[in-house]
Amino acid sequence: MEDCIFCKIIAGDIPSYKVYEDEEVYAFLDITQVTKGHTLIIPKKHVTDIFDYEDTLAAAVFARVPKIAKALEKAFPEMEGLNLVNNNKEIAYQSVFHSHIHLIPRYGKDDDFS
Ligand code: DGP
Repeated sequence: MEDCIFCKIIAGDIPSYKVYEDEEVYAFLDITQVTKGHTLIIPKKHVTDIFDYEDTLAAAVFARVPKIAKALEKAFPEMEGLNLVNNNKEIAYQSVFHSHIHLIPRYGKDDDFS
């Protein structure tokens, strides 16, 4: 999709710090880093939000969550937990309209933003 930031990231037109990639899925560090290691998992195909998924692609994207969560746990051994966040539509604070799952590692001394 032409004006989609995340499609441009997948195409390599906007740089990103890659965490994981396969045929259907791309994961990269969120630019805001709510906490250290804050990662976004996205489908390579442009999907606007949860309401726009075909079941098979949703299954592929959500199935990658444990693998990437474990990779973050390995990379950041001081991590004590993880929030999964998936905002859908403006009213739910979605700001980039290419579906994504936030993985937000939690550490002992980080702020309580929940
Ligand atoms: P949401 O509010 O759930 O739609 O989250 C969108 C996230 O996307 C937000 O945490 C910041 C992140 N983001 C926006 N633009 C860029 C970018 O150009 N690069 C990266 N790495 N992250 C981005």
